[in-house]
Amino acid sequence: MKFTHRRPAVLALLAPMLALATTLAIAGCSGSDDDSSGGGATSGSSGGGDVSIVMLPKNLGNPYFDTSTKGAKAAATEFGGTLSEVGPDAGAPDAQVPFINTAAQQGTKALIVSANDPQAICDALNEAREAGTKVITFDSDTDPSCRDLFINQATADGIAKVQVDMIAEQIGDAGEIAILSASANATNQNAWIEVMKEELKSHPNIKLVDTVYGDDIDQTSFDKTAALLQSHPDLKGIISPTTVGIAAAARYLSDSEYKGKVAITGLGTPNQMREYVEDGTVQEFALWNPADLGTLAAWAANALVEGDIKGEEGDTFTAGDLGEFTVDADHTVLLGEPFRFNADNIGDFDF
Ligand code: RAM
Repeated sequence: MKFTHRRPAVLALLAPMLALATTLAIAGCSGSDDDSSGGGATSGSSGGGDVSIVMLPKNLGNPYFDTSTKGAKAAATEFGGTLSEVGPDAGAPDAQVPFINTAAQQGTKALIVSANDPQAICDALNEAREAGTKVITFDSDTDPSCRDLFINQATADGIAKVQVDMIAEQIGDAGEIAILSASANATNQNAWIEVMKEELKSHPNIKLVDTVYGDDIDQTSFDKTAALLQSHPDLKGIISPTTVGIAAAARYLSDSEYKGKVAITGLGTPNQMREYVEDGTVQEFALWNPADLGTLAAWAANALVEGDIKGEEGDTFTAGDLGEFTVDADHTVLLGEPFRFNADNIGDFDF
């Protein structure tokens, strides 16, 4: 896995990092470019080639998706395509449908989408596919019948295990915990939570007492954290498998009587979590590199549109500096494994 470091700790990573930094700079990743896709809120486009791509995150305004879109734009610039980001402000199950319809009507060659619901956008996606648009899900999948390829950030087993391991380490493998998730229908979080529950069976002294949903909205996640702590006075830890949730929960804890007493871990971006690691609220959390995930999704879209791959198991394609990838079973491509961030290494990362 390749990361964009602030202070490169490993010299071997320096060359690919600089290459990424350069492509990001060339791509004009500030999101201030013109919009070529329409359909609502948009941010930017790049390149000038034939392969037009629309990137549709769960919602706009989440630094995680800002970073994945930057990675995708950098890739589009490299292969000479155009890429625009569109999306709803909140991640309601069917809020992405109008954006999908618009992209299809405009003859967009590929749509890259992180789904808020496994079924609610399926009809729209299949209509887009019938109209000739390749559909690539990334981050949060739909039902496999309504996309050509899923770009998976890490295995559900790996993502679930790292979070259960971290909370077990942080609370001495005993006590009450709760989960603060994203939206109740999110395919990715729900899959990870299911595996976490299995994984928790090997930790008989940890009791999962509640699962609540902050909808990937900062204020809702903050309020749900407060409510969790009120209703469970013996709570020892919270797992938040969403970058929005973990940052909001850490902000609440950092300024409360629970700081240092109730553990918070899960999936976060280093830039959002840095101050809470530095002030001692957070010991350790995990993630993959969202920029790499966007880059991989865009190269996969290009390979599908150009006919280099069909999305079948065993197909291979090159994703720029990330190297060669092979399509696995069920039309999926795997980025890598989650990575743990803590006080020893967080200063090395900038995303
Ligand atoms: C949030 C979103 C996203 C998820 C990350 C970990 O940004 O819910 O889908 O993959 O967290």
